[in-house]
Amino acid sequence: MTHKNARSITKAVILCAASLAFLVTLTGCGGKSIRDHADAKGLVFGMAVRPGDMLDPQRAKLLKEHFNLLVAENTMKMQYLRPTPTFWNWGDVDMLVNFAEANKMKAKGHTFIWHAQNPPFIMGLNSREAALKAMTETITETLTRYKGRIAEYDVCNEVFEEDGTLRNSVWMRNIGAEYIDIAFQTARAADPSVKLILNDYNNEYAGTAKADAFYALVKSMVERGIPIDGVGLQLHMMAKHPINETALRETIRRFRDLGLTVSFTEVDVRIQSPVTPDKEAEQESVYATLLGIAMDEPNVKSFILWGYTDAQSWIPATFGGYDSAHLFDREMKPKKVYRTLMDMIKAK
Ligand code: 9MR
Repeated sequence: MTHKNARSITKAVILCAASLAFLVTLTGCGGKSIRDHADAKGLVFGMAVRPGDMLDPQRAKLLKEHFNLLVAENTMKMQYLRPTPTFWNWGDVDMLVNFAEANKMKAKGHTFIWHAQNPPFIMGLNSREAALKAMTETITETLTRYKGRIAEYDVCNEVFEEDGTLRNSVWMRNIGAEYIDIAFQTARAADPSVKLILNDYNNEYAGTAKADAFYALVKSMVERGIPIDGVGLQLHMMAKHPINETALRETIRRFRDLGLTVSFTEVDVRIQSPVTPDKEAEQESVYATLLGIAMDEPNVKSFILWGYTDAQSWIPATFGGYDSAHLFDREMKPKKVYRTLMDMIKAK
């Protein structure tokens, strides 16, 4: 071999290694991503997104590579979707549903009936008749427009207070507790195929007031023939609190016994600043425990993250002193926890 040949072989090897390193950085795993393994194992691994995520080429690429379900973080809430009785803001939702379909992802709806993020015409409702009209129109218009194209929908969100009483929302005040049944019946009538979900937070541990009240309501809906397919556990967790596996599994199994699915709908694990390697290890353990349970319990059907990058997160503004809750850092690079979760899915 000539000196020149040896030099070009060395150059080629260096180039190859550099491209591989680039791929590893890009996907966190030598060309394979969580999505590759989730698709292969039939796991729904989703992400809450903002419109800019689909418009920006770098972010859009990241979404396609790593996730197989998208849900709107905000744009399907009434404040944005229907800011006045007659104006429907379909653009952002069309974009999400089209983007999901074009990239063989599922689309999820969040949320029709909530106490928060409502426009003034909803907050000003003051009769049962007007509230029923606003509610049923919103559900019917939306599900008719996207019939057969949205996999699951959080029909009602956060209907309980922490003590297990029904929240005194605009819907409750105007319609009474019956609003929940009517919302689900309306959704089923508009789209027979979409999975209808009741979603909440702090409802994951059987034995707590809110989780037990949530379960009792859902059980009574099933017994009364109200069309509900599953429940959502939001799971906004803290790294410093290990998961109570026994209580979480009990929750999941009692819904299984009712014939219902469970979706992990808004998973994130926040760390109290300053972030240290020890706290990141605690965070990794919480994420891994949740994913392990999701893959292990047969009626858990989706694992959805509420944000992917610390550069764009709802956490710091809501929980002062907490941050770093997601799988990608501020530079959009996957963290170690990403690799851990991917390896778990791969090994399943
Ligand atoms: O992530 C959402 C954030 O951008 C909004 O400002 C906030 C308004 O309440 O809602 C956040 O999403 C919430 C979700 O819709 C329901 N569960 C709790 C989520 C975090 O607050």
